[in-house]
Formats: sequence, C-alpha cells, structure tokens
Amino acid sequence: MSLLIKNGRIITSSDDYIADIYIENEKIKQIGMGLSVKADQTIDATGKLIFPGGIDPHVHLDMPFMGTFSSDNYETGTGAALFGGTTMVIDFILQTQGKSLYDALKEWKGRSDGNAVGDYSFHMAVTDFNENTKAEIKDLIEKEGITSFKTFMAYKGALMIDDRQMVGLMNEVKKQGGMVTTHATNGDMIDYLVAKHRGEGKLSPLYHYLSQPEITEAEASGRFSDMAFQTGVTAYIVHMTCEGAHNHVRDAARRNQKVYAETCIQYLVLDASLYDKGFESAKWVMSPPLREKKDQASLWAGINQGSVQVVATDHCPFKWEQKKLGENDFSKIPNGHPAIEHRMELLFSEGVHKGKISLNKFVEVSSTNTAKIFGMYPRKGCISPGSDADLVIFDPNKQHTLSAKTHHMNCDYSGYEGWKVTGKCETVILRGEVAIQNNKLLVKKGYGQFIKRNKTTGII
Ligand code: DUC
Ligand code: ZN
Ligand code: ZN
Repeated sequence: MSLLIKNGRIITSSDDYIADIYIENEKIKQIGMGLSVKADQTIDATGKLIFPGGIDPHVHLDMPFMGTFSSDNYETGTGAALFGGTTMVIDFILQTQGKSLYDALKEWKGRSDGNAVGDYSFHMAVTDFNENTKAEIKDLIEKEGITSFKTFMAYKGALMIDDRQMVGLMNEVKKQGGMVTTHATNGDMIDYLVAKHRGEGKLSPLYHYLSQPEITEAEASGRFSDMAFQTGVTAYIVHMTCEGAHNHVRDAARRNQKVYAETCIQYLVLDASLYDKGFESAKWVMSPPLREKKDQASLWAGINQGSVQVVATDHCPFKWEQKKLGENDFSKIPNGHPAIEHRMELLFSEGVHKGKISLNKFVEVSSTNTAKIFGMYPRKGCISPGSDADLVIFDPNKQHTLSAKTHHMNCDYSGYEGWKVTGKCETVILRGEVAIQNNKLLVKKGYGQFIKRNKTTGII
C-alpha cells in the first residue's frame, strides 16, 4: 500500500513548509516538492496543515476504578482518539497491592490485546513497591518496552505509595534507565478534608473541589521533585493543574534539575466555576479538580516558556449513570471526564487560533515532546523519512461544535457541550493507512499496535 499526499503545509515542532509526502509500507519514504512517484492512492492537501499524529500519554481505557470501569474500552477509546487526530495513546496499568507487576500486565493485556484501532503503550503504576516488585522493573523496561513507572501520592488504601517506597522505586528505576511519573497530590491532606466535609454534611460535587485545594498539589509536587533530585531519577508530573505546582517545577529548573510537566487540555480551557452547577458539576469531578483563571494563565505561560512540555487529557470517562453513584456523596463520584477526542482541536482552537501558542509549539506539546520524553522518537512524533506515517491533515478554518450527539467517545454527555471550535482533523493516517476520512473510521479493531518504548533519555 502506498499513499501520496500532495501540497500540504507540513508543520513539525521546528518547521513549516509546503511539500509532498510519499508513504510506503507504513513509513514515510520521501518528502519533497512536486514528487513524481506513482502511488496506490493520492490525497490533495492544498490549503491544509499536516501535523504528526497526536500522542496522548495519559488515558484510562476500560480501567477498574472507584467500583466501576471507565466507559471507553480500547476499541471505542482509540477510535475516538483517531477522530480527534490522536494516533497513539499511553494507558496506565494499575498494580493490585499484594500482587505482582506482571500480574497486572497480564490483566491489562487481557482487555487490550487485539482490541485497539489506534496505537498504544502502557505506563506501569506501581502501587506496592517491595523486593518482589523491584525485581520486575528491569524486565518491564528491557523485555516489555514499558519504561515509565507511575506513582500515586493520593488514593490511600488502593493506589498510594509512601515516600519510602517512592525513594526505593526511584533508585531502582534510575538504575535500570526508566522514568518515574506521579499523580502529585497530598493524599492525607485530601482525605482529611473529604472526611471533614462529609462529617459536616457537605456532600455536593463542589466539595470534591474544596477538598483538593491548590496547596495539596503544590506540596506533593515539591516533595516529588525533591525526592527525584535526591535520587537523580528522570521525573515527570502528570496532569499538573496549578501555579503552585508549576512554581516547584520552575524551582527544579533553577537548580538545574529537569522535572517534566504535563498538563491536560481541561486545565487550560475550563475552570472551577463549573463546580457551581449542583449535581451537574459531577461531569467535571476529576482529580485534581479544575482550577482558577490565574492557574490557566500560568500553564499557558509554562507551555510557551518550556516548563510545561506536554498537553494530555487524563481521559477517564464515566457515563451519567456511573457518575450518579455519587449523587448523595461527592466522594463516591467516579473521578474523570471524556476528552480523548477533543485534545488536538481544542488546543488548536484555544491555543493557536486565539494566538496563545504558535503552530510549532502546538506540534511540540501535542506530539513531539511526548515521543521524545517517552522513548519513541523519531519513530513517532515527527514527519521525517523513516518515521511511522502517522499524520493529521487539518483544516485550520473549519468551524464546528462539540457535542455528545456527535462525539465518538462512549459517554452520554460532553464536558464541552456546545463549544464552538475552529479547526478540524479532516483526514487521519495511522502507519500509512487512512484511518479517518469523511468523518468515518476506516480501520478495524485490532489494527492498533502495542508500541514498545526505548529507555528514557531525558533529551528535551
Ligand atoms: N484522576 C481522575 O480524574 N481520573 C482517573 C485517575 C485520576 O487520577
Ligand atoms: Zn491522576
Ligand atoms: Zn490519570
């Protein structure tokens, strides 16, 4: 199968030029002006932008969580991602405390193998670090290509590890050449506030927000960064939401330490005023919660200044029936919201179209940096000969409206209902196959591949 894309405006993290792209056997073969090659299929991309396929390094598909499962499975989740220009995701395996990391890998493979339409990888969440788990790290990195180890500093009793385990994990992961990432919020502070609010009969979604003030995230981010400094491990903070946490990341840079920071699209475009809608606010109950305008400003500035390298989603959808598990108690509302499909278009519309970030920056934070940080570059995250032909042909002027009626995520509401967006992913190509065209998904379940990743180099 060969494919020729003519006259597109190619945008990478550093370049912006018009050329043709010739694709053969899943890879980009040639890039040049007026290529005169014969191809099985030709697409005219005149007037369109061409981006590297988006990579979302923070999604939860078919995940057992808070007594239920996230509502997108590997097929619906990676399919919705493709509609929105994201050709690859990194999902999280959660170790069950008391069991091994390989047990968890087996369980996750049972749900993902043969089911994805888009490409995917895994982070391994270590929820119980001990001598047995320590011994599994090397094989996960070298044999399975799972090079990033997620930790939770909150969700005590199921997911959280203490600082002693964190330091032990960091030392081992550093030794084996991987990376440690974290959900940086202070679990004990949050649990105290949750119990206090429940004890006072304050049970609406607003109290989810009020139980996780900025300081709970800032404190944990600083502590994580300090432990990473002491151990020398490559460190990455997931879903950073606020100025207080961002200040710690900047402090780390001042002492010549790199702590990578990921934010999510919702923290850039939505704010805590959405917690003022009674139980409807459950749509935005996620952890950490949405923050304030001043936090959005800090994150956009961080993107431009390079202290925030990645924009992800933390896609973790639950249907309305599932959200209603917490109708009488905010602490029982499954945490998470649907976003996998909207990340690229919202970032373009709110970021590039509104003049907050450049086109090159858009590519950097939606694809290239993620590929570099997580050991997939230059196979993914760029438009170069030899790279996987993962491409988005994008109409920068097309206006459309986001809605649960038209989205492809398996969720019966949208956190962005009625949002007007400028710019649309028109054609999406995954390893040389046209995956999305004319608003149709053209690849089948099982086309998505598990991508083994290389050791983390920390090259940004
Ligand atoms: N936050 C969420 O909102 N959902 C899944 C896990 C998490 O940390
Ligand atoms: Zn988290
Ligand atoms: Zn998450």
